[in-house]
Amino acid sequence: MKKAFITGISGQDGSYLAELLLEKGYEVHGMMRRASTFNRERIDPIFFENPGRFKNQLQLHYGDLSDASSLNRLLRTIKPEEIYHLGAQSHVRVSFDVPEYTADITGLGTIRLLDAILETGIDTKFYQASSSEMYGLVQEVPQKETTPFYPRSPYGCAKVYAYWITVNYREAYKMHASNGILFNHESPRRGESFVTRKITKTLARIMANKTKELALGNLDAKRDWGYAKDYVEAMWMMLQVKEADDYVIATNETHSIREFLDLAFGFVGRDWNDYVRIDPKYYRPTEVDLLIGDATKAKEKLGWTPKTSFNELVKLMVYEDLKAEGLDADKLMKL
Ligand code: NAP
Ligand code: F7E
Repeated sequence: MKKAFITGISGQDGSYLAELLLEKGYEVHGMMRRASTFNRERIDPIFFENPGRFKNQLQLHYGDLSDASSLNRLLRTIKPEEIYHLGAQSHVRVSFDVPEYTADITGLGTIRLLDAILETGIDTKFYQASSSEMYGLVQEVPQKETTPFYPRSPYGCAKVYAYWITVNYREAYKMHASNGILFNHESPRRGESFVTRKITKTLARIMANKTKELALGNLDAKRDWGYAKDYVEAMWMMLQVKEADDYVIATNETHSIREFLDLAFGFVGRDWNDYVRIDPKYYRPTEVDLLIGDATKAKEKLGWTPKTSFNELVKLMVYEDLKAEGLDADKLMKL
């Protein structure tokens, strides 16, 4: 049985990737940091929805990206054949509040992990969760692997460091280390403070008469939004090819926050203008105005293409959040 190690397994992508790898028959080891709450909401369904199926195939370990010795110890004992490095302080707005922490976890965390591979001498493939935020103030439209980076946040800067240190370890030590440059990807498991999920969750609360207001920041930013479940497949594909490389993963479509609102509220016959209040606290000191990715290389070299349209993604997120509020989603969305 192949062994995989995932940092950030408790996050959105970590939970979808764990499911994918378990389905493929991997033994999956996930690293969790200690929190005062149990923090397994995204992983528990794997067990509850498939009782007994993945018994002993998924193991969780305590560790932290700020703690090199924990990384060394885990790699030495587990000896995974594949490492998916998804752990990060991943919130762009928050990175302006905790810039040094973001550099430490999102940037230096990557070198700690790469160096743990070297130190332990294990033979493994490595995936780095790079981000379209590295393009920031975009130098080319659409963005592809050769587009120069111009990050616009402490998060974007930390990811640029992590990107280049991954390339450097690939070249210096002949590691099979790849960067997936993933554009925004969302799902019903998306963190509730990212804009898409904030919209669909608050919309469900509005429909349940629990609130009348949705406070947002800049509605004009445009993003290339895909479905997280499709995107974790690309991560796995990158580690199955002979040569390590760097790939843009995107849908090649871009939509504004306004368009997301139109669609989401439209599914339940409401007008978002009746609920949205603009709150400057959600603005960023420097914004990323437009992202749109060209994933041609991933299509040609990996055979990866996105399967889920923007419309389907928004519908899925609204549907699941309505259900989570105990509402009749089929009736409300006239499905
Ligand atoms: P997420 O939901 O925020 O998950 C981040 C994960 O990192 C969580 O499991 C979190 O643990 C863990 N983590 C945070 N600090 C840590 C630390 N000090 N030590 C160990 N683990 C720590 O992010 P995501 O959306 O799944 O994204 C996965 C990765 O892809 C991230 O690196 C993100 O920056 C990157 N990325 C995301 C997107 C996107 O659109 N989603 C696009 C491009 C790149 P807790 O549960 O304890 O917080
Ligand atoms: O913001 C605007 C905001 O926080 C998207 C992370 O996964 O994707 C994510 O980063 C846009 C921005 O995602 C609110 O100003 C308006 O223009 O959902 P977001 P992000 O910053 O694009 C990239 C690829 C990553 O790598 C990151 O890890 O929406 N916006 N009003 C708002 N954003 C938030 N969060 N909250 C608002 O109220």
